[in-house]
Amino acid sequence: MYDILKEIIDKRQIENVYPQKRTVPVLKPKNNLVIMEIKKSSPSKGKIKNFNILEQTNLYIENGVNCISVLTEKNFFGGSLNDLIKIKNKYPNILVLRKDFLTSKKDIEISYNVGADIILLITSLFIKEKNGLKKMKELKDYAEKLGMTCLIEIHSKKELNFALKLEPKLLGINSRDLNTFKIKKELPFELKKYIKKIKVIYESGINNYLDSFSIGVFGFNGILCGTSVIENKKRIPEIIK
Ligand code: IGP
Repeated sequence: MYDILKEIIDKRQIENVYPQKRTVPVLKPKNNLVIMEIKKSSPSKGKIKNFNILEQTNLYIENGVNCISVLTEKNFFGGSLNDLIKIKNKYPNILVLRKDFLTSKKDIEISYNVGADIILLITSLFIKEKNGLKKMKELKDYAEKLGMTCLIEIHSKKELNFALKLEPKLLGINSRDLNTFKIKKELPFELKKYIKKIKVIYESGINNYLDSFSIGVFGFNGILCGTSVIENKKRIPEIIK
């Protein structure tokens, strides 16, 4: 099978941002996380839409979003660290999640310095690797030492069992399979049953109020929504209400 994750990782280069030191405090997530995303393209959609990232961020915040997810991967998602830097500079009091395919301590250090409060760690990048658990744990511990929170992403029961060994504080169940890009709406609901005492976010494929309503009913502690609210800004208040 064609392995897009492998291609993303192979092509990925650590961005050469000018050496900057973090000046803003690291924010901790509280209660319910309403996360909306800044993403210019995606492998499944191609280019999503032309939009201004600061205007879009402002719209999110005005509607009650309390965390901005910024895709910083360049080749497949059209992102950059500068997007995150710009957003954090303008909104230092809002939580920022760095969405990327992070695999090294250098990645974590850069995330910290550019102003991320939460970083994404994708379980499927580590689960098949030799010493994958140890490596993922090291990255998580390092991020936490710097004060950041890790969003540990899973997409199967097997990945859940692996991720639980890391004693995560924040789990994200992605309804989208990162290899086929297909959405399985019911998958996060099925996996949620096995998770106790950990905050869980429902990720991807949230299109309307019915989706966010059912996610709330199932007791999720947050949502992560991108494409649908970038394509149509009227959906922002609809999904949040
Ligand atoms: C947002 P959507 O379907 O609303 O655009 O999904 C977000 O969950 C998705 O971008 C995402 C992602 C990822 C992207 C979830 N996990 C890992 C890249 C890498």
